[in-house]
Amino acid sequence: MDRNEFTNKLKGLVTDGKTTVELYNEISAYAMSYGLAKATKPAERNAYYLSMEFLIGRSFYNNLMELGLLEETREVLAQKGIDINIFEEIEDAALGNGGLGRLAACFLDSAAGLGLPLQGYGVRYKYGLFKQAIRNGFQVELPDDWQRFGDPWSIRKDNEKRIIKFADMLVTAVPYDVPVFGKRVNNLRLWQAEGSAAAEKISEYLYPADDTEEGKLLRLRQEYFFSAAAVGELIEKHVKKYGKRFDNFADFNVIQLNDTHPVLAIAELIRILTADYKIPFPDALEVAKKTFAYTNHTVLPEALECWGADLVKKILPDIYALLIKIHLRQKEVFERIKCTKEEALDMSIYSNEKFSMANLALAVGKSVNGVAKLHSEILKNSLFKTAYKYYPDKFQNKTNGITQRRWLMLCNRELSSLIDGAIGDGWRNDMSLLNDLNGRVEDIADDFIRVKAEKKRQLFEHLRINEGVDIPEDFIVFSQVKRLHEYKRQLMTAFAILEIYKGLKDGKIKDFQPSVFVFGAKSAPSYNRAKAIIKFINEIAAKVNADKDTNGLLRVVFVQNYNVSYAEKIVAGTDVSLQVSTAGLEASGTGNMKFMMNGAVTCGTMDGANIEIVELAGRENNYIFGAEVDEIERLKKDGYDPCKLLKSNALHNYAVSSLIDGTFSDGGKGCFKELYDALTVGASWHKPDNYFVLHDLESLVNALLKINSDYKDGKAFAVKQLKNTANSAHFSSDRTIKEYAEDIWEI
Ligand code: 26V
Repeated sequence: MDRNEFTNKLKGLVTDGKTTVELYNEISAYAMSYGLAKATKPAERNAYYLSMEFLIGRSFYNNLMELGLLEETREVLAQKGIDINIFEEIEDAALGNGGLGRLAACFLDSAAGLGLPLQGYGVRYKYGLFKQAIRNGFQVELPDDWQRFGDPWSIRKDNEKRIIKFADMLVTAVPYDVPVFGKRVNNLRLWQAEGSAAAEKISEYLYPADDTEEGKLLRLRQEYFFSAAAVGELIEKHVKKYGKRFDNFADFNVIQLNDTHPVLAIAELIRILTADYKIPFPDALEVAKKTFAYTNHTVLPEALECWGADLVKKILPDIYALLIKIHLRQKEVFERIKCTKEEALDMSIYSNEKFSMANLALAVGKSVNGVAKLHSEILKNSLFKTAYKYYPDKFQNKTNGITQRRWLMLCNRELSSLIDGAIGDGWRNDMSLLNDLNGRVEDIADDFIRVKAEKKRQLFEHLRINEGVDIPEDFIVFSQVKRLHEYKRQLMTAFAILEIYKGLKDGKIKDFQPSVFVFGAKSAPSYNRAKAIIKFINEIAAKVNADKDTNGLLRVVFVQNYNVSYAEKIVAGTDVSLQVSTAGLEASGTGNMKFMMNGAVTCGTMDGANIEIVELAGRENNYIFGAEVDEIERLKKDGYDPCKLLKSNALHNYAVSSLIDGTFSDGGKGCFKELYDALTVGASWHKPDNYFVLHDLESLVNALLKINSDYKDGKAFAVKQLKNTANSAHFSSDRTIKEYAEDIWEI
């Protein structure tokens, strides 16, 4: 379909009597035919991004924009009396938990936008990340049946099915192709498991945890299922084109492993080459060594996957045998390089009857990268210290990024046009030009204030409809939106709010600019402490919002079902981005970048990409507080006593005691007491206040009050915000993808 045909179809579209979902499917189908007609022929050498998660969100507006059809569609629909925003009724495809999955989606967007051949492989989950409702302050999980709106953006390829073998069953992997539009049309191939009821289970649910290992058997099957389908297909295509030789396999294929989840692909590649093509093991291993690269996304030990040898042996006996073989080969290498016993154990693929996926990726992969400067340093100096000692050349940094197409142009058209007016629209294709904005921040500060006010108005309208809360116009918006985890310290923000509330009530805090704290977070369904924090925030919200003495000054909103589409509204309408993780624990963060690009200042710790944000936008234009990595290390070593802090600080004591003194109710569940204990006495596997919440609380409160007072000078504050936008080009995933393409993929 060409452009004219698209226009004619659109103009001829009969809208009367049709539901939104029907219209959505029809228009999407036109756009698909138009987009696919422009499809580029596949490149010789491709990079493949293997990821358990692709958190795409809503495709409709984004794809129309990428295809250059958005404005026309908006206009034609308007002529028919239809507001294009009605398609916001179509919910997100949430095939991911959070940052790791959204990053994968941003990467595909950037590669297509840059014309680089990067293809994705993942799982087509029937149900994505659960939908969250808040009932009585508690999180409730509901199934995310995203396909009920239809799935007009993918094409099932029945003739490219594959069979995946487990010892106890055969599973059919059916590909669904999701085109990624840009300068080239790349492809995301999502595999769906079929064949029997047991087979279908494999692609039924996305794992709703982003750290804990649960339901291990099914997770192992999922990981092998999609990795094997991808690798099997790549080898088959290679053989078709070049015959049964593999010395040139890595000339045409490079596979990026998104965290440890697809790491079994390494074993599968070697298995196929040795078993099906009779390639000698050492040669097959060499092919793998040139083909795979690994990205680490977390230093949390609980998220570094290990698979029980028994489990692997039971359902994947050939893979088990191969892993042992790689392990024995590794032992020989260890002898040759003369590492100590401890070092060998530390790097071992197999120990304590378990296979370490990270160690497999480190041993075989040609490169390993962290996702922000600090994180990559931590990998070298602590998590993978031994591997770094022996393989220093493998280690790289690739600071994450976000696609400015979704996270600025699409979600903030108003700011985008303001930028166009100030520096021209060249930045839309070359983000480095955004730096020119630095010279214009003073002149456009007043316009920026108007844009921000409009985006806040839109956000408040959305909050009114979705959460039933009314936020007055002039409120400063502080947002903390991300998965709920203790290390991200939503609890610390909650305590800070309580302290400010008390200060307002007692009249100790004066001259306070009205502020609203917006939280959005899903907790893993089994993570009780995280769920308790959600309830606690909702209890605080109920109390603070109902207090007539203070609710003209302070409000708290916990949004239900935070997701990509919600994020698009929140990042644009926020003044202050809260990024308050315990230093050293947030690998990068990408929400921080979205806020920065949309002109929010960061109130955060020196962690993850926050460090690079303030390096670029200026520490004076952001609000950094709390212990840095060195200090956290020192506290861990020298001892840290949160109870001492509680005794000496009445405000902290007030905030923390509210968990147990009857101020708030957890409905008799005892989960607030458990939170209190975790802070004050610890639990079996961790020390009291494991994440240094009380340690950083006072400096957080001070930072929040400083922001509040700085905000009074509206223009000066707008300049700070604009400085953040002006220096955000570095966080475009276009930059990140160029680095991967040059330093790792060579595409
Ligand atoms: C681990 C597991 C373990 C088994 C159960 C399911 C599951 C799902 C995901 C994970 C990996 C979590 C790692 C992760 O999401 N890291 C985040 O990656 C972002 C992109 O690099 C980064 O910005 C965040 O800081 C980091 O927390």
